[in-house]
Amino acid sequence: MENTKLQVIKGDITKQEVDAIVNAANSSLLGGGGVDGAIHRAGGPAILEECKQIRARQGECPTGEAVITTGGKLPAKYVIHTVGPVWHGGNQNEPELLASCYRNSLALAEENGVQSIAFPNISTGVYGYPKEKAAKVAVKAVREYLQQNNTSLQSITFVCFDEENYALYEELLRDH
Ligand code: AR6
Repeated sequence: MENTKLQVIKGDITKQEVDAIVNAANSSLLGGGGVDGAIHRAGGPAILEECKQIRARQGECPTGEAVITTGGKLPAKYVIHTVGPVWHGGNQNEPELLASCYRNSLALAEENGVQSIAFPNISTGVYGYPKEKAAKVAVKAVREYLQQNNTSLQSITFVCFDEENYALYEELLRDH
């Protein structure tokens, strides 16, 4: 765990030169707006093609779970598509579902030999999860994962698109 670098940057996740980037997808796996739209645009049709094959095999992707595809034309080799919870006020298991997105994405990454992974701020756009609450859940879930698993991951990067999220993660990661 001490060897895994946990960091935050401000930027565009489609530009990250890591083994895998995570997509904040929806259960259909067929694309959408926000970071999902940006990833499919930048990565090209091979990503959607594989998403469709996964759907044909196993149906929709439940909230909190994750699937993996090629990164297509992206610098990243893989895209891990996870489905964050829609914010309904916080009493519908949103924190646990959001934590599952991070945990399941990390586990799937490791199963595929990924050593470096970048996350967007899942659920904090269209899905309306309050940014500060989401950042706390994300950092806690990743730290717990690192404590509980003998991981081969070398770096985990939170890629923030906006200044507010960046400041929140900087604060949360500072003292460690
Ligand atoms: N790089 C990094 N982060 C980004 C980028 C980018 N290029 N573009 C947006 N973000 P959202 P959600 C940030 O709405 O809330 C889609 O339609 C954005 O500022 O993309 O999980 C899906 O298909 C925000 O902080 O995802 C689903 O239907 C974060 O990414 C639905 O939206 C997540 O915002 C999922 O909603």
